Amino acid sequence: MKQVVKSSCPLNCWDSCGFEVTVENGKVSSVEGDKDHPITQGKICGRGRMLETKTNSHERLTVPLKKVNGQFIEITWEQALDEISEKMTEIKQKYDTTAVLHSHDYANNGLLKNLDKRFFNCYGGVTNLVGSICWGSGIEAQIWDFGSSDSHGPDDIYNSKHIVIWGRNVARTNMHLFNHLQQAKKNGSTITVIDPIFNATAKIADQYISIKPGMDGLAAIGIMKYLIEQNKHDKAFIEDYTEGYSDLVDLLNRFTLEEILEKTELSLQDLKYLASIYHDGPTSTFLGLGMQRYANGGNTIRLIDALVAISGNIGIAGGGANFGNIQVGKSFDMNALTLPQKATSSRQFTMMKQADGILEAINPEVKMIIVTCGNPLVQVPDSNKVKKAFESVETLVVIDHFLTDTAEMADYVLPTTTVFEEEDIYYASMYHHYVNYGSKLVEPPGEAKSDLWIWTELAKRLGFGDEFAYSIDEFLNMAISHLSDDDITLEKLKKQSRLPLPVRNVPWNTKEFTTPSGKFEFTSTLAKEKGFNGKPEYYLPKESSISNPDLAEKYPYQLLSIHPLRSNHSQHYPLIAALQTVKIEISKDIANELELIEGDRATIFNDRGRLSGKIKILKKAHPKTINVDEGQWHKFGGSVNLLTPDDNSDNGQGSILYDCLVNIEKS
Ligand SMILES: Nc1nc2c(c(=O)[nH]1)N[C@H]1C(S)=C(S)[C@@H](COP(=O)(O)OP(=O)(O)OC[C@H]3O[C@@H](n4cnc5c(=O)[nH]c(N)nc54)[C@H](O)[C@@H]3O)O[C@H]1N2
Ligand SMILES: Nc1nc2c(c(=O)[nH]1)N[C@H]1C(S)=C(S)[C@@H](COP(=O)(O)OP(=O)(O)OC[C@H]3O[C@@H](n4cnc5c(=O)[nH]c(N)nc54)[C@H](O)[C@@H]3O)O[C@H]1N2
Ligand code: SF4
Ligand SMILES: [Mo]
Repeated sequence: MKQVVKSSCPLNCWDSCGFEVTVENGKVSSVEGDKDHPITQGKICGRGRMLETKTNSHERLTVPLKKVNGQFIEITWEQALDEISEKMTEIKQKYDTTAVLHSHDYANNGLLKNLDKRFFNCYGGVTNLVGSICWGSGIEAQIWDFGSSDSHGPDDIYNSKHIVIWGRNVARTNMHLFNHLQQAKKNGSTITVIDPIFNATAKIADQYISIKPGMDGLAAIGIMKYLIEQNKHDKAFIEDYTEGYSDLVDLLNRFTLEEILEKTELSLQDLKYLASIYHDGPTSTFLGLGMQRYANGGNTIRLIDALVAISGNIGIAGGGANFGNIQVGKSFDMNALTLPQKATSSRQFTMMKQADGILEAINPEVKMIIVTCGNPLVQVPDSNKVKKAFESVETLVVIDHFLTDTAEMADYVLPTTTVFEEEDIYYASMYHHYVNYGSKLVEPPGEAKSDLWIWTELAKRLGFGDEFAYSIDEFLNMAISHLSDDDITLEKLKKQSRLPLPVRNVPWNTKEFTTPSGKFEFTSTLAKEKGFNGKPEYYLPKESSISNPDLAEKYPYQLLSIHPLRSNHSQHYPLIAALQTVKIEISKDIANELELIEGDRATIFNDRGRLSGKIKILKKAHPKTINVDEGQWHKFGGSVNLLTPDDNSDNGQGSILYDCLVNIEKS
């Protein structure tokens, strides 16, 4: 029997697509786009389509595994759950519940994936990871400036005269925005791309501006200086709706245009062009996540926000400083799902510094790590340190679909279900505001079980089974029942598959901001409350020829590690043989300088690690730029995170992955 059913993409991505899944004889046979989805309109990418391959893969984990004398043996669920819960009880009695670390990222956008937090809170509260390797510094920056990080609705782009894509790899990572860019261009809007790499988005741009990595904040300072000198700033907006403008002017006065041009490696013509399009609005800015993965990342986003503000592009149709869209996730009642009040103990490490946290923890030491929706050995910076830290702990439990590099290190590996084998509601707080439903379509292979089943079984053994004695409908309703006033109910969602959440299409259109002052804050009260200076400042990246010339002499090249085209982080590498080699992309000047040609083997290295791979020459990239796509498995040649630094960004919430100097040698 053949059946086509609506479902949804669970992957951590801007687009949160609607699927139509074909199920034949109890198996998923294809995944296509749902033409009825209001935003994604039938178009999906290969990563989504390959969820069929992932679900049917023979490499899937199907039985719980335990490591005995360095070898995995198959065990029953009974044994796995009994032994893990016994260890957790012992840890609670002997040390404290915070001797357990919950290591995770956001590999699945399902609402019920948040029940892991409910489990750990009911256990008593564990060591949690805070901040985000992904977008932490930018979100925090926009919370300081606006009170939240909210984006304009996808269609609002048609109100923009000019569109600036600032450090976002739209063609690769955000395909439905790319479709809108193409249409907006046809309608007459101009597109400007600012990026050290001439990427596929730059190909459709009217203007491509190549910038030295990590220097975007200083570029924003230059544009603001020029706008103000030309008397082209929005004085009424500044006067009525902002706080701390004189501090911003003080900052701008500390730099000369010459100095800015020299350090950013922009031309005066570029700077004047950018000033002219910001003045000639409405101009929308789409900020990417790449450019905030630097030691000055929060600062960079704050300075671009300030530019968007003083040029009069905030709170107007066709404007906006679009970064995240966290108003989407805020629509749900997460506390009802996660029960934070149940935790009586707590300890926090930042996501970036989880390895140091583990290695340095005392009172209590970390005795057990449970990994869900994450592959830290590959995705977290400084892999060598991560390995050392995860190996140092008595018990490592990994819940996953595949025997990943992280799972290989584990003492217990628990096989879990994929999107089509479980029911959930999916959303992304990144781009559009539609929430998508996905039902259980097929049975999982072997003994694979949903994350929720695993938490429920462990909870029963740990004495708080009552907190998990709910049906899936009941859990989903905990998070969404309050939305019934907005005509969103579970019944309706199940019937229609997609519903719009009640969010603003043009954020800040009333010019009321959710900062403590109610204004756009150039000088941030929240930052001050957290012990920062709060004023607009300029910081340099950590590893660059300007901030650290000695290091740059030893390691002269800037290593970026952007997101791969065909994989969502590490998830598709085991499914695509062609991806299973390391590709080192270098700018032309490096190729000329070192006489490297395409296909050569080379090694990149710094004090943190080494990585070998095959050379590819980038058609057009900023001088001294190297890129290795993130996500590669260690067993297929090594993750680029062998080289990346694990520091927290300037505002404490983000990573500095791209703030990374290396050298390269032919091997
Ligand atoms: N194909 C694919 N799509 C994805 C993902 C994936 O893994 N694969 N992951 C999803 C997730 S979780 C995320 S967070 C998003 C990320 O989406 P994006 O922000 O689009 O992607 P990134 O790869 O993080 O980096 C984007 C761009 O930043 C540029 N960049 C790097 N440094 C600088 C700089 O200093 N200045 C400027 N101006 N630009 C700079 C890079 O050259 C790159 O073009 O993508 C989502 N979509
Ligand atoms: N160098 C470098 N490193 C980076 C980045 C970069 O740009 N450069 N990007 C960073 C960013 S933006 C992000 S978001 C992170 C992503 O980091 P991660 O979220 O750790 O990466 P993924 O590979 O998407 O997923 C990790 C694992 O989760 C598993 N998984 C998927 N669905 C489920 C599920 O439902 N349940 C369970 N239990 N497991 C599941 C997958 O099989 C996979 O093995 O990586 C960060 N790391
Ligand atoms: S990975 Fe992103 S673009 Fe691809 S199908 Fe999923 S949500 Fe859509
Ligand atoms: Mo991300």
